[in-house]
Amino acid sequence: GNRPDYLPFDSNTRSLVFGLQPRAIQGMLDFDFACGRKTPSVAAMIYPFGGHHIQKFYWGTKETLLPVYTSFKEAVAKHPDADVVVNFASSRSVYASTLEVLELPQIRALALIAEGVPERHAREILWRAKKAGVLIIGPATVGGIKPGCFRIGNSGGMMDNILSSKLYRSGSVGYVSKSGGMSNELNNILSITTNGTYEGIAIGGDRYPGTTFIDHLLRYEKDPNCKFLVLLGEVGGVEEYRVIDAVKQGIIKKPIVAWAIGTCAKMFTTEVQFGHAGSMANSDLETASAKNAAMKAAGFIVPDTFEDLPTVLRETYNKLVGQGVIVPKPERPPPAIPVDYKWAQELGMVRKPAAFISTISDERGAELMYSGVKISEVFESEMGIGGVISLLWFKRTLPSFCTKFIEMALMLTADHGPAVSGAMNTIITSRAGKDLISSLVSGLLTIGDRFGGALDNAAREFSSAYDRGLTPREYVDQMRKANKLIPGIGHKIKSVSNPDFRVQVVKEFVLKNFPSHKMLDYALAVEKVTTAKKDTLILNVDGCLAVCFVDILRNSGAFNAEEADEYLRIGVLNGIFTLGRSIGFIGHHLDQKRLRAGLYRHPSDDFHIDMPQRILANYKK
Ligand code: Q5B
Repeated sequence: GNRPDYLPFDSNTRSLVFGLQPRAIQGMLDFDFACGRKTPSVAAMIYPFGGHHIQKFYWGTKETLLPVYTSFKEAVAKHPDADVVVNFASSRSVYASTLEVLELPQIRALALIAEGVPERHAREILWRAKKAGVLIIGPATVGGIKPGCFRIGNSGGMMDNILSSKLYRSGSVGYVSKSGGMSNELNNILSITTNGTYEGIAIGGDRYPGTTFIDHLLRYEKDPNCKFLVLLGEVGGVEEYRVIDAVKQGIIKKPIVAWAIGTCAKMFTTEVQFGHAGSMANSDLETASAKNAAMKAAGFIVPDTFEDLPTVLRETYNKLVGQGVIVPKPERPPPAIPVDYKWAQELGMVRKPAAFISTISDERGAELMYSGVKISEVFESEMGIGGVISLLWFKRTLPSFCTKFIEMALMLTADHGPAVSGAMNTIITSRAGKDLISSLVSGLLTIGDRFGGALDNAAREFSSAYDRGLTPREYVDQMRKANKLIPGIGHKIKSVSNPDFRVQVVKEFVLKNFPSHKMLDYALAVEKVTTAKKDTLILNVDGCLAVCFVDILRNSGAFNAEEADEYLRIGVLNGIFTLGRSIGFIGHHLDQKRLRAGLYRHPSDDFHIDMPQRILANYKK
């Protein structure tokens, strides 16, 4: 851009972020919004895997989209205004991606976040960056922050920290430190003792950082808006002495408050390695105490202890205000940054009505639960599929004669040959080349009042007739008068002389195992009346299963009267046939696929086509 070299970041800075770091990017965008920036400081992301796509972020209360490119080349071509890269690559891939960035003349500054970058790689990056004139911050750093302008990644901490340290607007103090954690501390101290941070850079704790204290302090020296400097050095290395030289030579003239951390090292009898790779004194010169003394001697403002740092910062600031060097600006409150819903929910700050209620299963905990029963217990108890249906359909454990009955119903209804409506549909769909689910669904859609789906109506009609005290004959007559077919009665091929063996099996089981079978008895009495009229008007499989289920609902002791009525009202029994017959339909689909059966076309001579011929004499276009 057109910015002078000492000013790598301003309120128009646009950056490219390498790596998928949605949280860090959201943090950068929230910071931008708090600063009152017009555009987000992140122009795009680069991620070599998963293809070019778009990701959504918040911009204040609204949402904004950021592109993800697979290469830097594409990203710089699309975003010529981006001149900063924040590289979140791991220590393994940071070298290759950084070399790629250093080939791009558009990029003027580069932050390397990765820790554990091999020193050999760090030194080569440093050398190449110098040649390319690119400012490197890091590696092994959180980056840095320029209040009111630009935030590198997670620098400055959480948003509440950013706001309380007033980092949403520019202050007057330029600081440099090694550690990101200490930077947060400095931001806080500066916001209390001065008008705040102008820019803060954490150079990182490695032995070969891309830029060191002096590089940034020289920038701050040149920058007219930075009014005084802070150096937070530490034990180990000699970088502080380069700053001392610059002060001695008069290159740095602005007031500089400084402290080297690690003065406690002298309390140990041997040399101590502090948190950072470079924080160990290899000679007396490298001790924190020696550095503090040398800085003081060179005219730095050095407090007696770290605890006195705020006092000297306040004094220096007040002095500069008194001299008119710093003219404090009126404060403006930052725009409120909305809290992310998830975060607010975790903090217990918000509540929202759930759009859905579910009471039958829960997969959120360690173990899946069906109606409050752990899946391990489902198996330990050997409740079988009948037990699972009891839990998921009826939210209770039914007695074993009921679960056995359910299993029997599923087994009996599993299939009834290829010629029934549903199986035909499945077969034809399968032969038209469709997949298992399409073929299955095509079969299921035939289940209804006439084929397989008569259970719910049969249960309602038989129990209503029974409750109204109608004799079987009165019920049959009433239905005939109303011109209604009796649900659960009649079969296409089964009859008194050709009985449906399935119905026999059900009847035997119920008569033997059910404590009460009033409704089955009633239906059988109705069957006596209908079969006297016509051999095929038997109690069919739908009807038989339905009335036996009413006996379970009403007379097993597992449901109260309201619950029994509720299930009759909402309809649950067609589910039995649907579930059972799905087994058969899937079987028919697989059968056709195995047989490699070709597309079916029904022979035309099977259709009687009767169509009047029309003459379109008066047809107008
Ligand atoms: N009539 C089942 O019809 C069928 C009467 C009736 C009074 C009745 C028919 C019916 C009610 C619905 C029902 C489930 C369509 C059946 C099933 C699963 C299956 C299937 C399989 C499997 C059979 C002839 C004469 C007419 C009618 C009279 C018939 N039903 N009167 N109440 N319910 N039932 N569905 O044979 O005087 O001659 O005009 O709708 O329960 O789907 O295997 O195939 O496992 O897959 O075509 O078992 O009964 O008889 O309609 O020609 O009627 O009897 O009024 O009298 P049909 P239609 P009329 S189980």
